[in-house]
Amino acid sequence: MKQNQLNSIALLIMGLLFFSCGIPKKKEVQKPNIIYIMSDDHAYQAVSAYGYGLNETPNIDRLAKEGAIFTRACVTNSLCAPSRAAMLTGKHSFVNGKVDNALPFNWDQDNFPKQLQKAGYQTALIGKIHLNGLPQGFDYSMVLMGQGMYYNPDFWVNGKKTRFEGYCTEIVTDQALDWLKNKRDQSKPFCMLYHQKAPHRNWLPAPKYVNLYDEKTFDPPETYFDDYEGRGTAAHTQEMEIAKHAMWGHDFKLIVDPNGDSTNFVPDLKRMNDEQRANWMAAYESENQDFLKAHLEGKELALWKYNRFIKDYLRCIKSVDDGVGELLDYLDEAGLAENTIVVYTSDQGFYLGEHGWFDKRFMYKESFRTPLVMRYPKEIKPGTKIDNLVQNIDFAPTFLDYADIEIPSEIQGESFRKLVGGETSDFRDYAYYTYYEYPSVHMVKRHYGVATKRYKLMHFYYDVDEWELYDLEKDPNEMKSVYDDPAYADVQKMMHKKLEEV
Ligand code: SGN
Ligand code: CA
Repeated sequence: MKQNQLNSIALLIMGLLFFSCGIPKKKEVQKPNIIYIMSDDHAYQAVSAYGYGLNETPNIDRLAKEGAIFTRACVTNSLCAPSRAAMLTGKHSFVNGKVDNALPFNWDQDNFPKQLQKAGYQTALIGKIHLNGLPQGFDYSMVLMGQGMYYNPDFWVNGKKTRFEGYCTEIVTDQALDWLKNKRDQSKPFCMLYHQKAPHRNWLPAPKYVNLYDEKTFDPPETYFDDYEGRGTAAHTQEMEIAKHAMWGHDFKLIVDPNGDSTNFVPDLKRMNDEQRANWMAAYESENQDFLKAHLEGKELALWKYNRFIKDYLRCIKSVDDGVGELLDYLDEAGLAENTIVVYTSDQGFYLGEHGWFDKRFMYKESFRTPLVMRYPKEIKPGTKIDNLVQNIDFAPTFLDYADIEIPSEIQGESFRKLVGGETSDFRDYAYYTYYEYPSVHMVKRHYGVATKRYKLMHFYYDVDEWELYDLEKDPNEMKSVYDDPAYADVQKMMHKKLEEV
């Protein structure tokens, strides 16, 4: 071989080496997967990571331990459908249009799953969404019809009505796993909304948990026998007291109605097959008989009702927690845990006997706040605790931020990626709240307000005109409004100013 031929070969080899390893390759950024778990009416008081000692939720707690727990996560409108509209759009109810459970939702507007889809994500929505119409932004959707049933529920599977046999929470988990394992396009990053109906009223447990807590007696919260002194008309006139407004058959499963009220029934009983119905009735039978013989009254009766309610509620949560465990196991087995953001939250908080109540709606603490824990090993340090006022309008911008998608300017929420990643402590210092569904079930008056970490200002309107102000440090249970108290004149002024800034 001639020298110049050898030289050209050497040059070629050098060139090839240069191109294969010499030029730094553009780092391929792997987009994170997202699993957004939402349950319905799951109070943070019933997530054991929050430390209330009511029940154990080891799988949800795992997310907090391996990631972050938010102690002041709150909603913009404490009701199911408005909350879901806010989290999908990143906008307050008065902007996305879904102000209450009754009005239609406009799916044509932008939402974060649509944005993710455009950026190459596979998206799925499985479970409860409570928004009318075919969900937009999802490659696969399987949603309950409205509230949905606990037993043998119907789902709209990509718009086609399909009946499933079994217990709703378990079905939703099985279907979520099925989508992850068999239905999605494995070559793409994915975002799955895995949304449980449980533990929504009327709290029907799974067959395997109907007797859980049978041997236990629960003490109600310290404010269970609240007389609502110190607050305005709205707290007095609500219709959500466990002892007064929950129903014998529907809520307390006392199918033999001692008051002879024929409206008390459990709709799911009609849907159950014979075996399910027999198992279910048998679970309550002996306790019901004991109760009927005992002729309880007054406080004793109120305590019995609290126990009947809380046990069924917590039994439903047990199945939700099991489902989270199954999902986390799958992520481990499939090697997906590291690159998947897992969020667990609820559509709002819930009263578990605080002020004597069940349900939500108020801007008072237990329904304004909601549980929020999340894990993303790549960015969130295990054991992170966030006490900022993160709101449900923040999910959309946060997910888009993680996926490196530009956040549309009309989104009102704020990404908390840097906050939870420990890069900044700078975040909104007050949260804005609105509630509109009145007059309606539970009769919680219309109101709006602002909350900082320390104070809360609320205005009830429509058929009243009343202001309330709480010092959350001195009065964490919000028992006495200090509105117009001269000692709080400056605070009142400061909070009104914040409200005007919104
Ligand atoms: C149903 C419930 C109410 C509950 C609303 C809204 N009654 O009407 O107690 O406040 O849903 O809940 S029930 O007898 O039908 O269970 S939400 O979470 O969907 O907003
Ligand atoms: Ca709800």
